[in-house]
Formats: sequence, structure tokens, C-alpha cells
Amino acid sequence: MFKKILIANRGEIAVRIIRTCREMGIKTVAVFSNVDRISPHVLKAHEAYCIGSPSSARSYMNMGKIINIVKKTGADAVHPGYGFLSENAAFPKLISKADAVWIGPSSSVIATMGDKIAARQLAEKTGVPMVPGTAEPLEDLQTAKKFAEGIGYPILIKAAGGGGGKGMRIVKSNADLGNAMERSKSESAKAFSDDRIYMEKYLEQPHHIEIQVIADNYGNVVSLGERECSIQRRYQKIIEETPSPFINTMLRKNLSESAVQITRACQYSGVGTVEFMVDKYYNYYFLEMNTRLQVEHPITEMVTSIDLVKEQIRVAAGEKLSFSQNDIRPSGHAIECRIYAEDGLNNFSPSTGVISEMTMPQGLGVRLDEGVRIGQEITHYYDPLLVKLITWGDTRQRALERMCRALGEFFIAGIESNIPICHILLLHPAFRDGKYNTHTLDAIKDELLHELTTYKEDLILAARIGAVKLHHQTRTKSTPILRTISSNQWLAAGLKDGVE
Ligand code: MV4
Repeated sequence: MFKKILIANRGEIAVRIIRTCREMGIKTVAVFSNVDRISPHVLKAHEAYCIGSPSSARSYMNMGKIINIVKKTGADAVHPGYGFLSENAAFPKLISKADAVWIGPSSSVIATMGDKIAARQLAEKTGVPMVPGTAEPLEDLQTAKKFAEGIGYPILIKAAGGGGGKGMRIVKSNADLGNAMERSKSESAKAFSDDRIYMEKYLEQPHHIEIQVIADNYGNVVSLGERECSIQRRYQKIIEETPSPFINTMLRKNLSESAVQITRACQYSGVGTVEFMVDKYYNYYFLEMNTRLQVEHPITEMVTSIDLVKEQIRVAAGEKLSFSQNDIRPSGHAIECRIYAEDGLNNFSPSTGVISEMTMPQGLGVRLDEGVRIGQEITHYYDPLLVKLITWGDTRQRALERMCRALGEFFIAGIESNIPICHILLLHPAFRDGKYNTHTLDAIKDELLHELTTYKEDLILAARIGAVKLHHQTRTKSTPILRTISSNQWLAAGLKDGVE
């Protein structure tokens, strides 16, 4: 087993990885940029090294600097987390040159699955259901028109180098095709240095459901079940849950089997995620495969009791999976809320500032994967994800009640967060009843924002039911800006009510 792992990441995922390393008796090396000196991942690791300026390109994305720290510390493995270098096919090669092990799938698997056209070709061979579309990059307008007419409008133009919605264009008729292709091509060239585009039938209001898989280097592949990820805004997921309230046992089995087929077909190693779209008729289609540990992996851990980071490390060290498909018996229900530093009342723009106060929820069934601490400055340099709040319950209802309770306990001062929005969203009938798809959040956005403007610190109610900081933010008629109040003010108000 490895003796020392370098974590090429920051924030909550670096902390998450360090925690498992501690449990496995593996030493950890953190790297950090100038603005992350007092970040939790720096404080929790055995060793930590500054790798430069705040911008990602100069720090967490700088392969040369990270490799230097690998050599200097003698780390025998590197965990990339998600984002940054986690899906860069060049990085694993540099790591093995430095005599260390990459904790993830091979460079060639990363390259194949990162190329969405190549991934489509690979998936097609396995016979897994695919959205009707083109198998080759689109070249001229004439051929593209023929394809589009064959598939039937509306169609979607996508970037081969893409994922995450960049370079995507919905096209409703022949008249708009040329323009859409040109714009998608130039956007893709800029974003991915790859101007190849392809075409798919556009599915209306799909569900986004993904399957967590894990594979070792001995041909063992196991599905750990699905995650429903349809609550998202601008391709940014906000709430995920497992099991999906939408699918049935039959579809679940089919999705899992398809995911395992794709995982086998590319000779995958480690943890990965196969994404599908599911339409309202329960038809499902392969979308893409993510070759990394995902943000939302904890909900799978909560229902399977499997530590995905531990298994990832074991597989990278050449060990066999310690379980087979028949051992997987998911239990209960888990929900994750991604707590972002963003201001719902200001078009969800990132909120920056110093975290002056923070009380994090705990208690039965609550898990908190945190990446920030009191006194830390939240800057615009990185992803605004602060913390992941995960709750488990024996039923969906119980997990949901716990999430509302936990969000009510959660208090952050100094920056705005989406805690109130998450709370309002969970109580909306669409979420409460499990009747939502990828378009639902956009559809109910104005309703939620209206609720947010009237979402008052219900101090009286909070004091009466004995809850601590039930709601923490207030908006009054005279101050149109969401005002964060300190816990002392809250306490004073609560006590006053108590003696009335
Ligand atoms: C689609 C689609 C409908 N039809 N492809 C968005 C991100 C990218 N990875 C794929 N995406 C989509 N591809 C076809 N043929 C709708 C989406 C989509 C979506 C997918 C997953 C999660 C959320 C989404 C939100 C809007 C659109």
C-alpha cells in the first residue's frame, strides 16, 4: 500500500481524501496557492507546500509545479480529486515518469471518454441505447442538413471536446443550422482547443441519472447504483439524491447493466460515473462517462456503506475489489445539497468576502464535507462550492426532514450562500413529491425567488419551537438587500420572545 499520497486539489474534496488517507494510515501532502494558506486541506495534511499564485493555471492546474512537489516529498501516489487536472490525459504520464502512481483510470481511457465522439463510438459498439446522432464530426452544411432531416428536428449540436453544456446549440430547423454550427465550432475551439462538433436528437425535459461504477485491474466491475441529478442550473448541479424517486426496479437494473458494459468495454480501472438521460417514457440513453471521483459521490457512500476514496486507492495500489455485485445492498435514502457562495437575489452571482461566523449542522443522519473555515476569505478564483451537506434516512421522507432540519441549523455570516434557496427548493411540491426533471428548476425559479424575498428570519417561531437559528437570513421591506444577521442579534431576539 502507498505510504504517502499527494492531493492535487483544494477545498472540500482535498479534505475528503485526506480523511480516508488518515484512516488507512497513509501520510498526506497538500499543495496550495497563496490565497489558500489557512484552508482546511492545508491544516489537515501532514505536509503542505505553496505552489504559487491564486489563478488555477498557475497553481492547481500547473503540472510542473505539482510534479516537483511529488519528487521533493517522495509521495508514491497522486490523487487528483475532481476538476483541475483530474481529467487531463497528460498528467498521469508525468506522474509515472516521476515514479509515482496516478489514482485514476489510464491516460488512454481519460482521452477516449474526454472525446465525446470517441465515447459515442465506443458506447455504440456495446449496444447500449444511444440518442440518435452522428458518429463522425460534422463537416459541411449539406451533409449536416441531411443528418438533421434524417434524425428529425429539434436537434442539438454538441462539442466533441465538451461536456457541461459549452458549445451546445439547440436547432429547430434547417434555416438555423448553418449559423448554429459556426457558433458552436468557434466556441468549442476557444474552450477546448478542438473545433469538432457533432449532432444528436434533442430530448425534451430529460432526467439526468448517473450510475456509479468501480472496477479493479482484474476484470471485476461493480455498479453501486444510481444518483438522480436533475436539479441543476446552467449545468451546475445543486441537489442530488439516491435512489431516484423517478425510476423503477426494471429501469434501475437496465441502467446498471449498461453502465457496467461501457465500463468493461473501455477496460476501466478505479471509480467512474456513467451518465444517462431518461425521458418521460422511461427510455434511457447513454450521455457520457466521467473518469473521476464526482462531487456527489457521498450519497452513494451513505446508502452502500462503501468508502469510494478508499476503494479508489486500493484499486490504484493493485488490490482486488473486496466485494462483488451480489454484496451491494443499498439501504435507505441520501440527499446532498451543494452549498455555494452565491447570492440568489443577485442573479446567483458568486459572493466573495471573509467568513466571519459559521455554525455547521451535525446530529443523527447528517454528514458534512467542508472545504472552508471561519476567518477564510472566499475569492473569485475557484469554484464557489463551500460545503456539501448530506443527509441519510431510512426513507426519502426522513432524509428530506433531516435535510430541512440541517439547513435550518446552518449559519454562515460574511458571505451570501444558497442555504435559503436549498431550503425553499426542498419544500417545493416538485421536489417534495419527487416530480422533477432537468427543466424543473428553471421552470420554478421565479416562484423560489419570490419565496426568498419573503423568507424572513422567523425568530419568533424559531424561539418557540426551541430550534437554534432556524432561518438565518432576513430581508426587510426597507432594505432590499439580503442582510445576514449575527448570532448575537439572533439570540437577543429569540430571548426577548421567550420572556414575553
Ligand atoms: C442533451 C440534452 C437533450 N438532448 N442531449 C447538457 C450538458 C451536457 N453534458 C449534455 N447536456 C444535455 N444533453 C440531447 N441529445 C439535454 C442536456 C441537458 C442536460 C443534461 C444533463 C443534465 C442537465 C441538463 C440540463 C439541460 C440540458
